[in-house]
Amino acid sequence: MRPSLSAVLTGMVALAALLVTAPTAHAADPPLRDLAAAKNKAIGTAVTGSKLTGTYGEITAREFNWLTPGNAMKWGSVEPTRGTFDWTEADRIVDFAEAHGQDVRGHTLVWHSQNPNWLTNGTWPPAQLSQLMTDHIALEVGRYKGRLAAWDVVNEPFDEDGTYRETLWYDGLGADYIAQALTAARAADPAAKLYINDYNVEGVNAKSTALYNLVRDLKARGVPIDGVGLQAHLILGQVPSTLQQNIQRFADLGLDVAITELDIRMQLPATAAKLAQQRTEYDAVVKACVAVTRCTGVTVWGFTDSDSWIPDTFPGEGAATPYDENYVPKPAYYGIATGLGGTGTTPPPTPNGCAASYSVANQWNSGFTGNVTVRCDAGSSLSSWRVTWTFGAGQQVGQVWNASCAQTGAAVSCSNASWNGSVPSGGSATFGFNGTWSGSNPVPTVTLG
Ligand code: G2I
Repeated sequence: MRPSLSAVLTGMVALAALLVTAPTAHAADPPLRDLAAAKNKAIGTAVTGSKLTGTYGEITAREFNWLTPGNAMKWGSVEPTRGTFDWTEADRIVDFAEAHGQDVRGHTLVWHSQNPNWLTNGTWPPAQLSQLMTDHIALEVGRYKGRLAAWDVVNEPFDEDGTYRETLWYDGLGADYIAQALTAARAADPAAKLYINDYNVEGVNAKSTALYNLVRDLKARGVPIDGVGLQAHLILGQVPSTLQQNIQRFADLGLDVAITELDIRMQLPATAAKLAQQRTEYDAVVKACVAVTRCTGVTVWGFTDSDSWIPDTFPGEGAATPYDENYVPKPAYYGIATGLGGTGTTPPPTPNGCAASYSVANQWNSGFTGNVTVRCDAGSSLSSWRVTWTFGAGQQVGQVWNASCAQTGAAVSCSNASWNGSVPSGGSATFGFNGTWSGSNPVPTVTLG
């Protein structure tokens, strides 16, 4: 049916009104979890249970709709001594998720790493080893039966060339340990989606093809398998060009695919150019998942650089996650937002309806004066504040007044002085600085945190 002329006109008037009244400066994207939900996708993060309070807890609750315990559900964490269990941190994460309407991905049941010493140091005849494994699965999956959406049942079974990794499990039980583990997990919680999870399987290569052949054969044999997890511990500049094609080939087998541990690491220091490239790459990875119906979503392996495994494992590398150590969203955050269909132009909600703005008040050959104003809407106020930004063209902060600022590389962080931390409802506080520039002096996006 054709719309009537008056309906079209009414629509145009409504659209025009929207365009005029839309407050572009404040047209913030909703949190990532709302963007993801609108695409019917999960956006998840690995978490540390003991940190789920304060700002870490607020961001976890606000931005994500899936959680994965980073370490809390590994065998070495839950049963450090044979027969003695510690579920404290795992329970805390599951409780937190339920309180905030989030799903949980259990991680991980059968792996070669982070196993308790009593297990790795033991000598186990095959029948006993199999029993230990299936008992462990029955106990752990059974404990959370009905509460977890998915389990990484088997983690990292392959070597880079696509042969089976020689582990406690493979050496003792052969490749059949995988089918045994999946069967035990299905019996313990028939509702949980069962995954095999691995790294360096994001593009089409020997390892991902071995995984492909494995899951195809398991399915053909009737072994319970619902999906594959592509960990996606990526390196800046090396996102595989075949990512979407690879996701699609697993989907075409009738399996779900999840990106389970995304991070994109770089050589430190992080420069504005590297962070901008990282934003593009986060966007591309998320888009590759959004493009495939059976890709269930993307989980980042820690949302803040302060909770990332990278610096410990790869000295000199880091800045791999979407938030910096001070919980300020980095360009990568906006890459995830645009990957999920957002505008990526505005920061996520700041505390209490207050915001910061930046302007260049004066500029000469190699210097300039910058002004930053922190303003609160009526009904909102602050008792202290911090404003951060990243300079895009090598600018450097010098003398500062009415705040104290620190600059590390391109990253600037300024906090209130002792006398202007409180910003009343409808009021503002301003600080200024002299800086240096050369070539260009673009205005950065500032964040109030
Ligand atoms: O290695 C990165 C990930 C690769 N895929 C499987 C994931 O489970 C794995 O996660 C990491 C954790 O993020 C790290 O936090 O697994 C590491 C162990 O292989 C975890 O590191 C361990 C340290 O090695 C321990 O020294 C430390 O006590 O984290 C423990 C808890 O902080």
